[in-house]
Amino acid sequence: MAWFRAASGVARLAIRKNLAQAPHHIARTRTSALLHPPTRGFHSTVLRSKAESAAPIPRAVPLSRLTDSFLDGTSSVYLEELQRAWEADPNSVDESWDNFFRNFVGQAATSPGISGQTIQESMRLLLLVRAYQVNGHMKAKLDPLGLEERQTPDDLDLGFHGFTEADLDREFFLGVWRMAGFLSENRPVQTLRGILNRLEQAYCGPIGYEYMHIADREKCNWLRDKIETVKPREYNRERREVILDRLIWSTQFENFLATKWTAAKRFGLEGGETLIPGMKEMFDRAADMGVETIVIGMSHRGRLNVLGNVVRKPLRQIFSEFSGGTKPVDGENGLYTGTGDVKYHLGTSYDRPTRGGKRIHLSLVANPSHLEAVDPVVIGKTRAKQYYSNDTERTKNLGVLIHGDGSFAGQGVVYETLHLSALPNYTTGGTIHIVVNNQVAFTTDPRSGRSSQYCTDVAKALDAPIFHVNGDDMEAVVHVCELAAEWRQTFHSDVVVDIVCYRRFGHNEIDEPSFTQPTMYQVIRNHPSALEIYQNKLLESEQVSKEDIERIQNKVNSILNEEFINSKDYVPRRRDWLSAYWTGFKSPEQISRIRNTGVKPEILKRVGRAITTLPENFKPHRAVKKIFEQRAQMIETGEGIDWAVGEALAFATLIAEGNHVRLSGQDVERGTFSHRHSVLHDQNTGEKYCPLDHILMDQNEELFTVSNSSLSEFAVLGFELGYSMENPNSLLLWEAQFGDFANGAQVMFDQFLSSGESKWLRQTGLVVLLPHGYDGQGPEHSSGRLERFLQMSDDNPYIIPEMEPTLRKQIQECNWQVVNVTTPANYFHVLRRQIHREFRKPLIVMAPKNLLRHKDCKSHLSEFDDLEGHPGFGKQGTRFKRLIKDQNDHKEVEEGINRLILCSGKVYYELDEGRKKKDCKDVAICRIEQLCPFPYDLMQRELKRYPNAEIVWCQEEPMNMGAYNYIAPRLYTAMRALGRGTFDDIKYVGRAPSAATATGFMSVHMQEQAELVQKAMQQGPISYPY
Ligand SMILES: Cc1ncc(C[n+]2csc(CCOP(=O)(O)OP(=O)(O)O)c2C)c(N)n1
Ligand SMILES: [Mg+2]
Repeated sequence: MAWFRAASGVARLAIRKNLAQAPHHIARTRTSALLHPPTRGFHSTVLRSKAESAAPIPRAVPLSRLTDSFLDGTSSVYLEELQRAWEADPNSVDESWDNFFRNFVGQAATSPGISGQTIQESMRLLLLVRAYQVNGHMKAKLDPLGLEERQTPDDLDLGFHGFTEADLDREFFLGVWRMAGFLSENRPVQTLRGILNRLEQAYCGPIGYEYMHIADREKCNWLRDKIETVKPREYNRERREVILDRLIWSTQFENFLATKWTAAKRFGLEGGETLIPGMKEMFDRAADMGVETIVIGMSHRGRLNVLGNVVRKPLRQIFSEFSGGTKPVDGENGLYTGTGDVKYHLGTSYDRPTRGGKRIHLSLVANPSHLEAVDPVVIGKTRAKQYYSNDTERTKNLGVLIHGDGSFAGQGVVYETLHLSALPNYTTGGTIHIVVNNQVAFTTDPRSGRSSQYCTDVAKALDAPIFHVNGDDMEAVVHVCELAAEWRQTFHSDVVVDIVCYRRFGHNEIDEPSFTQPTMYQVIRNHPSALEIYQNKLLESEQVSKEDIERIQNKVNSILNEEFINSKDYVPRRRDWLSAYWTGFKSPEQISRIRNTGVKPEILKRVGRAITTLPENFKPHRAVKKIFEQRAQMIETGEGIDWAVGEALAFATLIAEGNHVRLSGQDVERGTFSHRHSVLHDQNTGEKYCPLDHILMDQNEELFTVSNSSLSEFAVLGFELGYSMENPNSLLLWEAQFGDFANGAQVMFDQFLSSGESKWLRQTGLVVLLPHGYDGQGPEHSSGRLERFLQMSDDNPYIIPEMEPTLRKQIQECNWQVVNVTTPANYFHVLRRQIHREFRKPLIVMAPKNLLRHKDCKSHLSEFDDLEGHPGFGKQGTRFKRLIKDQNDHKEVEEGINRLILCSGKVYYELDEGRKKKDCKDVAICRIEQLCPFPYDLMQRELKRYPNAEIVWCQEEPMNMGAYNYIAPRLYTAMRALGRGTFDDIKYVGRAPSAATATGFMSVHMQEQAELVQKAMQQGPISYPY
C-alpha cells in the first residue's frame, strides 16, 4: 500500500501548495489591481466573471460518474482506487483521506437536499474553509480609521472556488471532521450562506488571526477551537463595568496630564487607550493561570500610563516627577540618585492585586531611548527570576514586551530576541508581545517603514500566533489579550497581540502631525475615542447607565486631583534601587570593604581535582584527554597553571561558595580558541560531560551554566545583562567570539552597561570577555576596541581620588572597570573580586588569545591561595593586582633604571623577551592590569621607585586606539602630583595612527611588532611623537 500513501502524499502536497501560494495570490492581485479595482466583501466578488478568477474551476461531476480527479478534473481512477483501498483498510490511506471517506461516503447520498453535491464541490468547500483560516485576517476590519487599503485575497471569493450566488442557499454536506473548530461541529449539513457567515464572523471581524503558519497540529486545533466558536464573545455586566473602569482610567490619565502639563513631552497613548484595560485583563488571566511575576519592557508610547495604571507606580510620584523631578533630600545618607533620566524611561516595580483576588508582582524595566534595546534585557531578567524561584516549568514568571509598529518591524534586535525564545538556556517559556500599532512611526508611514504586510511578520518565523485586533473594539482587545495569556500558559511559547490603533496627536505633545499625515489626521480629528465608542456600546446594551459612567468618571477625576495635590509635598522614599536580593549592597556613596580573593589551598586542590577528573567510562577526544591529564598535573604539582585552568578555578571556587556562575556567548563551551573545553563530548556516544557541574554534591544542574549562544551579540549580551541584574550572588559572563564583534552589541555598552547605574540606579557585575591582541590575524581579529571602553569610562583624568585602602571608593564611583590581565592568577582574582565585594560593577576584560598557550603566561597554584608569604600575598592578603611591578627584584628605589616602560596586555611578554635578548638592565617594565579606574597609588609607587627613569607608554595598538589616549592624561596627573615632568615627558612607543585596527599582511605585522619592541629597548632617549 506504499504507493497509496505516496499518492495521497502527493495530493496533500498539492493542497498544501495551493494554500502556501496564498500570499502569491495576494501579490498577484496587487499587480492586477491596476486593471481590476479591488472589491471588498463577498457579495460583489462572487459575481466576478470566470476570466477574472485566479484559478481554473473544475466542472461539477456527481460522484457516481466521476471521471475527474479532484485536483486536475480529468480522471476518477485515482479516487476510486483510493476509495477501494480505504474500504479494505482505512489505515492504508493518509489520515486526511480517511477523514474524507468516513465523512462523505454513504452519508452524502442519504442526506436530504444535497443529492446534487459533487465530490469536487466538497473539496472546494473545504478549500474555502481553509482559505478563511489562512487568509481571513486579510479581510478583517482592523483599522479603526478605515484608511487601510488591503486587497482581499482571491481565495476568499466564492467564485474562486467555483461557486456562484445561486449556490448560496443550497445545502452542503461538510462532514464531521476530526479537527477542532467549525468543522468539528455536529452540523454536517449547512447552507453555503450559513457557512460563509460563520467564516466571516470568525475570521473577518475586529480580530484577524494568523496561526495557520504554525506547524503543530495540536496548537492549531487549540486555536481553531477558540476562534471558530459558535457563540460570539460576551462579557457579563460586572466584567464590562471593570473593563469600562479601566478604560476610563487610561483615558482620563492622559487627559489629566495634558491639561496640567500642556507642553511636557509624555508620548501619550491617545488613540491606543485600550492597551491599558487589555494589559490588565491579560495579567489577570495570566495570574489565574499561575503567573506570579511579570517583567515588562516597553518604550516611550504610553509608558507613563502603564506605570501609573498597570504597574501602579504612585500617581503622586509620577506627577511630582512631571513637576521637576524627584530630587534627593539633602543630607540623607545613601540616597544616591545618579544622573537620573527622563520620566518616560524610568523603571519601577510593585505588587498589584488581580481581579481574581491574587497578587502579582510587576516590574517595568528601565529602558533607554534606543527602541527595542530593552527586549533581550527583559527576557534575561525573566529567565533569572525563573532560575532563582525554581520555576522549572516557567509558568510563574512571565516576560511581556510592548512594541511600536515601526520599531517592531525595523529593529533587528527584535528578531535576535525572538530567536532566543526556544533555546534551552535562554527560553523563558514564551514572551507575550503587544504591538501598539498606531500605523505611524514618528512621521513615517508603514509603506516607507517596512516591506512586509504586517509589522508583526517577523514573528511568523517562530511559529508564534499573531492576533491582530481593531484597537477601537475594547472587548475584542480584551479577548485577544486573554487569549494570548492562555496560549502562553498552555504552550509556553511566544505570542503576539497587534493592537491596530492610531495616534491622536503628534509623535509627542509638541509635534504637529499634519505636516506629514494630513489626510490621516483629518480622519482622526473627527474620530470618536475608544472610550466614547465603548460607552455608547454599553449604553445601547442597557447594561450600564449614564449615571454609572458618570460615577466612575467622577471617582477617577477626584483621585487624579487628590494625587496631584499630594504630589506637591511628595518626598521620595529611599530609592529602592536594590531589590530583595540586593539588601546590604552598597551604593557608590557608601564605602565597601575591599576583600581578599585568595582561596584556602585545600579547597583549591579539591575543586581542582573535580574539574580535572572525568567519569571512568567517558571517552573524550584524544587531544582533550591529554589536555585534562596536563590540567590534573598542574593541580597536583601546582606548576604551570594556564589561562583555562585559572578561569575554571575561579568558577569552581565561586560555585563551591554557593554562587551561580553562567557563561554564555558563541562557542564558549569549547572556547573559540579551543582552550576552555568546559563541555566534553564522548567520542563514542556523543554524550556530554561538564566537570564544573560536579563541584558540589547533587549540584543543581543550572548552578553552573555554560552555553553556546545563538549567533547574536546584541540580544545575547542584553540577555545576560538582564539576567545579571536580578541577583548579585552570581557571576555572569558574556564572551565575544572576537572582541571586534562586540560592536554589534554597541547599544548595550552605550545605553546600558556603561551608564545604567548612573541613569537608573541599577547595578550589575556582568563580565564581558573580549578577545584582543595583535597576532597578525588581520584587521578584524586583532582588536577588542579597548579605546572605546576607556573613552566611555567616567573617572576624571585630572583628579586623583582617595586612594587610601580603607577609604577608597574609586571603583564604586566609576561606571565600570576595564582590565587587560596578563596572568592566569590575576584573571582568577579579578573574576572572584566581582563577587567578593559589597557592590556590583561591570567588568570589561580584554581577553588574551596567544597568552592562552604562551609558555610564560603561567601561574603557580600558590598565587591563588591565601597563605601568608606566598607569591600572591601582598600587604593585605591575596588579591587582584591592579598593577604588576617589574618582575626583577627591584628595591624600593632603583636609581640605575633609565627607562620605565608602562604597558598592558600581551605586549608585555614581547617586551620582556626583547629586554632579555638585549640584556637591557636599565629598563623596568610595569604592567597596568587595571586600566580603568587608573591605579594612581600603585603608579606613583613605581614612579617613585625609578626617580631617574624616562617614562614610556608602550602599546601594540595604533596610536588612535588602545589605551594611550586614556592613560596619557592620568599618567600625567600622577606624575604632576609628584613633580615628575609634564605631558611631553610621556614617550609613546606603538603603532602610528591608523584607520584599520591592524595590517592584513603577516610580514608587515611581524616587522611592526619587532620595531616597537626594538624602539622600546633602544639605547638613546625616545623622541617620538615630536
Ligand atoms: C533605535 C532608535 N532609532 C530611532 C529612534 C527615534 N525615534 C523615537 S520614537 C520613533 C518612532 C517609533 O515608531 P513606533 O515604533 O511605531 O512607535 P510609536 O512612537 O509610533 O508608538 C523614532 C524613530 C529611537 N528612539 N531609537
Ligand atoms: Mg507607531
